[in-house]
Amino acid sequence: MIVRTLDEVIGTENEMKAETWSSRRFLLKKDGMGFSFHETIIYAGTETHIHYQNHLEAVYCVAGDGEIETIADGKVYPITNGTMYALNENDEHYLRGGKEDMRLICVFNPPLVGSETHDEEGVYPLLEA
Ligand code: 9YT
Repeated sequence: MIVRTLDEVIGTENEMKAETWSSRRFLLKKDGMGFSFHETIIYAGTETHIHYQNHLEAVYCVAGDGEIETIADGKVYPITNGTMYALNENDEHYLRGGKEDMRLICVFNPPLVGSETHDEEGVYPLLEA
């Protein structure tokens, strides 16, 4: 059984920060669940270019507001509390924070190992350890 609180993750090596987001990584590859599980804060008024070529991600918004734009077709989807999106085709996109910080619950398959952050193409590398 694994039980972790946000307080136990914040400020540790399992909290990754970027200019436009902060990711609190509750479950990682080493936990053996087959996926990783994070809470991500997307800062209000920001734009992040993301293209997870090596991972599938599902995202559920529980607070705040923003939007996602899929680059292949230019479609824009509003995101707010209660909206889920899944990058089932490794969809390249822009993720934009709205008026308030967005709080997102994210699941990655394969699981992140912990230290991943976006490269300049918005990609996470596939890490083994
Ligand atoms: C929604 C999203 O992909 N945000 C970027 C951070 C990522 N969710 C992470 O590493 O937790």
